[in-house]
Amino acid sequence: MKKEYFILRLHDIGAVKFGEFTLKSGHKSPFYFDLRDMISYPELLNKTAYLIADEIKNLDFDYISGVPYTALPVATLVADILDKPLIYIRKEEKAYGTKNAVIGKFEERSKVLIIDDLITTGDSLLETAEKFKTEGLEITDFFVLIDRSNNIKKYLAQQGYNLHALINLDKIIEVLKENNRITNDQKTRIKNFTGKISYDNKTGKNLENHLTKLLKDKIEKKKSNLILSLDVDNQKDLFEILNKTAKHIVMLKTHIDILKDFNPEFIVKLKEYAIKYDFMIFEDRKFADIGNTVKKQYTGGIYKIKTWAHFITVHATPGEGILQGLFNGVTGRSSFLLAKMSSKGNLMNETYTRNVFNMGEKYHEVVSGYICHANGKEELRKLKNKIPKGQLMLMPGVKLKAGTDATGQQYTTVEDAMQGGADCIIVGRGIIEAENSEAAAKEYKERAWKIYKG
Ligand code: S5P
Repeated sequence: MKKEYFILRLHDIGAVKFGEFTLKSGHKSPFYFDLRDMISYPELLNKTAYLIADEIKNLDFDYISGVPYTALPVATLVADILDKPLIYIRKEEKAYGTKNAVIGKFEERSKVLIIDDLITTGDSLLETAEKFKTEGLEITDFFVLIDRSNNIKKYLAQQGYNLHALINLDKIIEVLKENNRITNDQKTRIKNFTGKISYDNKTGKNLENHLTKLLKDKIEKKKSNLILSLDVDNQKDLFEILNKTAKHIVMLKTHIDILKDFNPEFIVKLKEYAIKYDFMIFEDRKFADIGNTVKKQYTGGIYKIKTWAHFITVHATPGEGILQGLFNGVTGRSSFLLAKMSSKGNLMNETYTRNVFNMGEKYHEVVSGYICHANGKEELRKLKNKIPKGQLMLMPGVKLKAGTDATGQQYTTVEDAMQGGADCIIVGRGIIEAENSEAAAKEYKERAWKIYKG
């Protein structure tokens, strides 16, 4: 069987559909894939198994596995064709009896090739691989029937896994178009929808606002993903550190109310530095009140934040009114919403974080992205996958070494932050308490950039 025929058959049986579908995330998608029903078409299932066997026969592995339920039947056929033993990870947690997660007989330190039907975020394959590893098995290769992701292969390669795919979305579109199964108009819609931007979530539109674009351009121009959090209490220290580090940073983050000698001249000087060293300014005010109050806090008082900060941080807890209060009638300013904080025991659970993303998506004209922290790259990657396309993920709680401080701040490494998909890292004490702040800023910048450009 040729790949073309496989695609047409999938279309025949309704496993590949085009139209308008609402995904679990609430986003709309112009296509929908579900390969579960393949088992009801023995000839298709059998031919598919031969296609897979042909693609993987030269790879190095001792066992074949399929991720239950969808991929298990076809993996069983492949195991038979190649005369390799089959093992798999049980789907349900077992409440009693032997604790083994693996079903089937195996020897430790053997290599398993894992087969799955679809790949989008990579979460399910990575989870499966982790479980096999805890049982003493080795995983280097994944095989999927359809890769519908945006470049997940590169991300998996960073984690040490090779991804092999029978077909991808482009191939499906090409074959269906050639066979007049989809129209030109549908093809364009699918292309627009997937847009080849990083591994972002698919929302159907690009939510990048003007300020987001400026920041992204600056990241490229300065070859830096570093946001310096200069939490010192006097101007002298602040400018001393800034003099040494400004050329390495893309943005300066302030907590203006920490300064004990604040005066309006400070702002004049800060703006001059921002122009001279080409960085943006980010006041980490963490607004968290009703719209009417935050508007006054943002525009008035002694700090007049709106006049000098390109970006501010905002808590979504009060609801949409906070963004309406802050930004109604305001142009040239944007914000980052706190989606998952770095402090231990914070109350931002999964549902809260998802609601923050929904709010930020709706208000994308004044929301450039999210502050997200996670204790490892897998966890961070999961957050990144949920962030609407075009919006950014900034990660605080970053140091060269993971750890905590005395009041529950949690640190993740630069490498984990960037491999988890952070667009920028926010670093404070890692730089300002370093013996040589210039060398430290340079090191954070270079280590992050290397992974970002991968
Ligand atoms: O969840 C968060 C959000 C922010 S903005 N955790 C954080 O630590 N921050 C800020 O990042 C925090 O207010 C501080 O200014 C900086 C981290 O500083 P560090 O010295 O711990 O790197």
